[in-house]
Amino acid sequence: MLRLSAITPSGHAHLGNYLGAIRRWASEGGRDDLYFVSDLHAMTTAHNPAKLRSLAREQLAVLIAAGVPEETVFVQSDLARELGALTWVLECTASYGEAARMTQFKEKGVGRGGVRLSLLTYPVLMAADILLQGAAEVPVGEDQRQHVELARALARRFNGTYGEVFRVPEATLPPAAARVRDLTDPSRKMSKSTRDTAGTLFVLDEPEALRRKIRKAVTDSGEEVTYDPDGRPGVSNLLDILAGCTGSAPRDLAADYSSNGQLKEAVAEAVVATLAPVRERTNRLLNDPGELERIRKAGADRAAARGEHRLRSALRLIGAG
Ligand code: AQP
Repeated sequence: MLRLSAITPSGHAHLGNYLGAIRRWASEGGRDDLYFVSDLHAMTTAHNPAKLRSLAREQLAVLIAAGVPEETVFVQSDLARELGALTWVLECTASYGEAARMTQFKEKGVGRGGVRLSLLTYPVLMAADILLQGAAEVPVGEDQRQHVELARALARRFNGTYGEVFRVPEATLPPAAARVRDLTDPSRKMSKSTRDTAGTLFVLDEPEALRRKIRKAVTDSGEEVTYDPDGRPGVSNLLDILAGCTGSAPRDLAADYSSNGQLKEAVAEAVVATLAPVRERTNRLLNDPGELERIRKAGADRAAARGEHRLRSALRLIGAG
């Protein structure tokens, strides 16, 4: 069963990415699954080319360091030619209205000046990511479900109009994992692209930086430690983080601590113990460009080979070449 998942290098990977996705990819990912760094998707809004290149490389290293099997990983732009060609084929299969209806485009693009055309068309690139690889399942949150629906519609339409080429993918819900929230503003999730990084625990933060950020995390009024995500979001976020790092239930953990300070110390040590080995392995890989390049090239070659016959058939059937 080929499942396809991605991480976008819109910033440095954080604890939410690690606990919510990367760790699971490492432990549950089958050899048939594919995980990619979706750098082409990080170009739909203003971006810095050198920074993006470096973030994509860094995220590839984080995935490998976290234990995601190297034969399941690739960087999206290494398949830019294949994906570009398939995106065009699929754009010639989709209607303008289908793209313009996407909720994310309506929220982020409509009525704003200087919007990149790619913000409108990136769901078609996402369909190309999925259909090129013949993915059977795409685990996505609610916000991306509509895009997988588009991929399904395009696969069916192409197959019905020109000939059977694409597997029709299923959108599945990823296993529930607590959303890690920002430490300084627990009303929003921890995010790669938040400007103020005081509330974000990055996978590559030094242990002292992690401890400092956790010590400064906002807690709610009162000193007692209780798990109540609505009423006490700050403390509950810390308990969720501790639970994510230790495998215990947040409600049970609450009983073990009598003050916020004590809880923070425990969270800091658990986060450091969780992230430090990943950080060390990532840094080793980043300092060994030959090894990282070897992994990257092998992943790209495998992913390109996997999609080659579908792209060739699609181009032939639609009348190209
Ligand atoms: N705070 C989070 N808690 C738990 N899981 C999270 N994920 C993201 N943030 C949290 C999960 O990480 C995977 C890869 O995410 P993505 O690259 O698709 O990024 P995103 O979901 O748009 O959120 P980010 O990482 O904060 O980036 P920006 O700032 O660019 O929006 C996904 O499985 C996601 O659920």
